[in-house]
Amino acid sequence: MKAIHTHAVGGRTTDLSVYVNGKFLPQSEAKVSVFDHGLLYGDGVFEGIRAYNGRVFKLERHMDRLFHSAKAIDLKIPHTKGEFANIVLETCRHNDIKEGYIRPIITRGPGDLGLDPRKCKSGPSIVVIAQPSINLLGKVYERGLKVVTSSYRRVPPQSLSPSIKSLNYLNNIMAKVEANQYGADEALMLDIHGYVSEASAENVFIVRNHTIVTPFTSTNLPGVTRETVLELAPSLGLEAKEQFFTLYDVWASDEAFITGSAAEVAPVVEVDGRTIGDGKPGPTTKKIMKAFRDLVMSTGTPI
Ligand code: PXG
Repeated sequence: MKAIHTHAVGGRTTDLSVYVNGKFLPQSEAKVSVFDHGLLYGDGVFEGIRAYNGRVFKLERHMDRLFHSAKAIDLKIPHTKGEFANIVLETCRHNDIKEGYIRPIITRGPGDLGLDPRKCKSGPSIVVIAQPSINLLGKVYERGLKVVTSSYRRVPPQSLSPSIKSLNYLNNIMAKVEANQYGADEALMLDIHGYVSEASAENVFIVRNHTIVTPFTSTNLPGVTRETVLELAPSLGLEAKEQFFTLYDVWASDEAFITGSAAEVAPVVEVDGRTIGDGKPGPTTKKIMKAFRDLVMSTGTPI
């Protein structure tokens, strides 16, 4: 009997239909070559997108970032942004997605064992996975996250721009491994100058006197959720600022939270053994969590 890798969805199981280079394939048959430079070298880019209430949230912004990341690594996507957005929507429709997580991946494609991208003659591998559920942090949202500062510094823009959403995630994974070893929910990463950069897969904010502050994006990923929170702030009566800050500012903050498409807006209540605020998700964070939820449920590109 053929083994089918299934994905549990609300009690039933389903075999996802995955877009691979122009075709929709059952997930057990959705494959790329072992000579793909995405596998061999992490040579590629990706996105993480959410669908809520039958719509894809901020699809255009994710397309912008995907195309900017590809351009930065000199990888030509053989589609326009509009065409690629349609592939994403089509993948959602094929999987009957109302709520879910979407993962477009574009690699340099199959080449040989040399790392020269010119060896990847057949062109990029293009994959889009759309799954009707995502592993959320669960109860952590009610109690808040415990975070530790990683001993690994975020890769500096002098080496590889952290604004590129590339398939090279080892820097972030090392930080996450460290957080796991300390029994923490997430890792906070500093830049090479010692300023706060971001979490392993989320941007970071602190709240100080009704002002929300997040680092400039030169040392981190320009998150779509981060951008959304900055846009929401004025309507909530909050001042929002981009500014570099140190661990001292985090430890001394009134509140802290992290943002990401997967994590959404998640409160942080402990950093390096220090309690943030009163150790519970703070009022400003809760206000932003609610405004974010209202926005994602009421906007987006219809599937
Ligand atoms: N920083 C990094 C390094 C990220 O990878 C974010 C910030 C937040 O960006 P958005 O646009 O999502 O607000 C990310 C998000 C996951 C996961 O499973 C998340 C990301 C990548 C891989 C996995 O949580 N990217």
